[in-house]
Amino acid sequence: MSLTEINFDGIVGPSHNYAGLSLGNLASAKNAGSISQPRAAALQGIEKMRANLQLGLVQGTFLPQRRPDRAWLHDLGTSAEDADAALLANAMSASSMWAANAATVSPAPDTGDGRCHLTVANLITMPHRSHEWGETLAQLQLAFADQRHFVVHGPVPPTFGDEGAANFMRLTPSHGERGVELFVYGASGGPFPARQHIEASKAVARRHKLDPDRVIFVEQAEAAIAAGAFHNDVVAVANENVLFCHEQAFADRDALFAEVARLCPEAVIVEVPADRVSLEEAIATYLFNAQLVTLPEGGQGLILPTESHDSAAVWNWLEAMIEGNGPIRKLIPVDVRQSMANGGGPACLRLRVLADPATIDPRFIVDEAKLDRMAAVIGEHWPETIDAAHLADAGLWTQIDTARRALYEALDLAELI
Ligand code: SUG
Repeated sequence: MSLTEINFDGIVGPSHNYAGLSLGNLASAKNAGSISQPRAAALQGIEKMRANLQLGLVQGTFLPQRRPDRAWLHDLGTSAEDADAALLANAMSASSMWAANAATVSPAPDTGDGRCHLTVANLITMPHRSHEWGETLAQLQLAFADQRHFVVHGPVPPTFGDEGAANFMRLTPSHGERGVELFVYGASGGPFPARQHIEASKAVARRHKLDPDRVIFVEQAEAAIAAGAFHNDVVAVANENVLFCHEQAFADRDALFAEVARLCPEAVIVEVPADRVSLEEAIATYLFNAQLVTLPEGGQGLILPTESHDSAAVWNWLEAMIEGNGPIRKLIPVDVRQSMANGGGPACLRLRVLADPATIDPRFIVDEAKLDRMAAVIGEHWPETIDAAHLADAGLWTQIDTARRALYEALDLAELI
């Protein structure tokens, strides 16, 4: 069986809006109240997937969830019609687009039973994200239904916040070999919440039957969370033997690097020094929220947001890195500005699964023709703009519902509607 890295991108849902819901996410706060462009946002996501296909990568997708989430509002003793504006905004978010927060994934070579394990993230810290996991779980159970190859777990019980793969990295000499799994947790975020609890990370590692000697639990720097790195993937990313990170990402960088060297001697750490790119600049440009991918022609490439290209400090550093002939060989900017304005870069939009594509429900795998079909549905049904001050518009709810149904039908996934 050949294991391939597959990136599942969340499609930007038709309710995409800027309600400023995420404390500690600077972009979300900055753009609160702006007019969003759901159609353009979703089409940016489609083009990102298309670009990945053109690089020769295998691409999958997850679908937008029901919004407003009437079941959640019902459990809270209210309804879309009666909820106050703040609660309704929490029920309207399209935040499930950020698939890096859908689940934590331990691929088969790392687990005790040789199957790929996925734990859906509970996302309890943020109210607007806390009700994502049910529909996410339903999609995961369908996409990864083949129990010879996959085990899909429910969420870690509440109290212990779990934000999925955004706080997870894996290092290995090459994809198919046994890896070292790094779980990054937050203890304190200064004025902002630390969203990933160490007990959640430990629970995931136990459920996934990981070898305790091949797991590292590492604390995110308080200063990084306080500067706006609400998830570790805003300041670090790993792929195969490469760890690409900011100097100030971790609470105890030296201890982490020593542990990485001990457990994965093949690892190469590409660290961006703070005196070249400050934490603030790294977070504003999302240079680390890149997809670090192994290119079919060899070497690794960074698929990063155009905002990184716009910053002289960041781009100069990256160009010098490429000239230095390290393991990262190619820079590939992508335009996901609509998602970026809510704090979601290229890496936030995708969940990585290492598996044989033939073992996955093909309805979740895309090719060019399917992307064309998806783009046509989006072009026809997604709202052009949404003003977050007008989320209580029943006409908007109908449009969103029709749009979502049309997409599920186009992908032959009506059973999930
Ligand atoms: O959880 N933004 C998301 C962004 C998630 C980014 N994901 C990763 N780093 N992997 C969040 O903060 C903004 C929603 C709003 O304000 O309406 C939001 O939820």
